[in-house]
Amino acid sequence: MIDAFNEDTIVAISTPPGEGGVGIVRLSGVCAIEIAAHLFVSSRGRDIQKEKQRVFHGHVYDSDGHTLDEVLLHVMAAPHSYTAEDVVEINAHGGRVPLRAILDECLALGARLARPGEFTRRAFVNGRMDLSRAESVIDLIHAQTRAALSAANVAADGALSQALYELRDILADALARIEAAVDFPEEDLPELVDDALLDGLRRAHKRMVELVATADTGILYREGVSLAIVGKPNVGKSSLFNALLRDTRAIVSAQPGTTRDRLEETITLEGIPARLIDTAGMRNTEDEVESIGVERARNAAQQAGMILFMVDASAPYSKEDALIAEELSSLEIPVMLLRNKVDLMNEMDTVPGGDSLPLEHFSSCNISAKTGAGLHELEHRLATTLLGNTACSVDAPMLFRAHQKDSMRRGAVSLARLLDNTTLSPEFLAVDLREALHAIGEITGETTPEDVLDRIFSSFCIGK
Ligand SMILES: Nc1nc2c(ncn2[C@@H]2O[C@H](COP(=O)(O)OP(=O)(O)O)[C@@H](O)[C@H]2O)c(=O)[nH]1
Ligand SMILES: [Mg+2]
Repeated sequence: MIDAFNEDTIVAISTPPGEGGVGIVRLSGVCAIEIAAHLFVSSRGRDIQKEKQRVFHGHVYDSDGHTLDEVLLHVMAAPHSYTAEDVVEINAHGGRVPLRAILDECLALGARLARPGEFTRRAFVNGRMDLSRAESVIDLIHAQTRAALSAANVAADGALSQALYELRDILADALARIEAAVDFPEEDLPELVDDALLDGLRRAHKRMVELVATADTGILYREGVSLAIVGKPNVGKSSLFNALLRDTRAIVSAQPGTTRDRLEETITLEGIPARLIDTAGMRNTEDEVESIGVERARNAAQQAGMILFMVDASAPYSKEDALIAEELSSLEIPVMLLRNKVDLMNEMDTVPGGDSLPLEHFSSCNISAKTGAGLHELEHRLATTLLGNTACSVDAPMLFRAHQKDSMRRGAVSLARLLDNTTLSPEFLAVDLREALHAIGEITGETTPEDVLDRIFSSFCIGK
């Protein structure tokens, strides 16, 4: 047992549970290398405590001298490691039992099991990365689409932190000058709060407003959206579900009431991860199982980010359609009307009875789930509708979490207040500036409350 600093050395299996070609046990902290030296024997007789950055080949043994596994051991001495502490990664065979045995041996030698996200939290605490970068690490891992990955990489490379630090520097400089004006009231104030300073603050404000505007896109790429396909039985909901999935996941049948459960799969809409939900056709039914399905359809619609309301364009609108349309309009969730089965209409057909439905405020799309007609347009329309007019490039820094948006918005409001009242006494200007700085600090992590940090890092996986 190595007990001198045992609290400071953490260990976890950093690869996902299950079997794999390789699995990694990661140690970080002051005793990491010493602990590794106790259980590892280099095949060339090297002393791992003597070399700061190196990969060693050898075996790990338990305290009774039994071989646990043949491994590659990667030593990364502080500060040149992920956490900026001494780190040892033991690349073992990726089985549950050998990894668990190595982990147990590290624990027995005095390491403590890492909490979720604790490696990354240490990297943040040790100044290796700011909070926005640390958060982008988890987004890299969880990215569901290439667009989400690009956005996360921009932040992970530090472009967002860079933008935040530039803002912070402008505000901090301005604050220093305004505080000087407070300290020396006899000095000529206009010379301190001059046009150049105000111009700088105006530019900063503009940048903050721009960043706030990126947040909805960032959050959309990161979290995705759920799309519920609803409509009366037999209009083609399951057919569309399958067509967008490019798979035959749901049962399609000419018999009404086939889909009874709610099916859910993830698709990518121009880079946006979308959870597509197929539901039971909405109708009044005596069938017990089907009516549970209808209730689930209702719930799915109520919780969706957007509703795809499907009608059969080849048949007259019915009272059932009208009832569903009315129910959907009361939900305050964006609805897109899908007129399906256009392949059954010839060009002279007009959609019968369209005016009798409360559909004016639904944007609509003509499709055929069967032939695929209109589906590309539909996907494009969905993506552009979801992105709204906030669409921005994933190659530029964007905010990607609600708490970042909230902080940046508050900072921008404080700064706007200052810019609207530049003739106020410097004490008042300083208050607004401090608030704006504090808000940016909440995103970089400099002023983030401990409980928020706890919440953020605990959403990481163990071993990251
Ligand atoms: N002609 C035509 N038939 C369709 C289309 N979409 C679905 N169908 C047919 O309509 C019936 C009901 O389809 P389904 O997807 O099960 O409808 P759901 O009850 O709304 O899920 C099936 O026989 C499908 O083959 C379409 O675009 N054109
Ligand atoms: Mg169905």
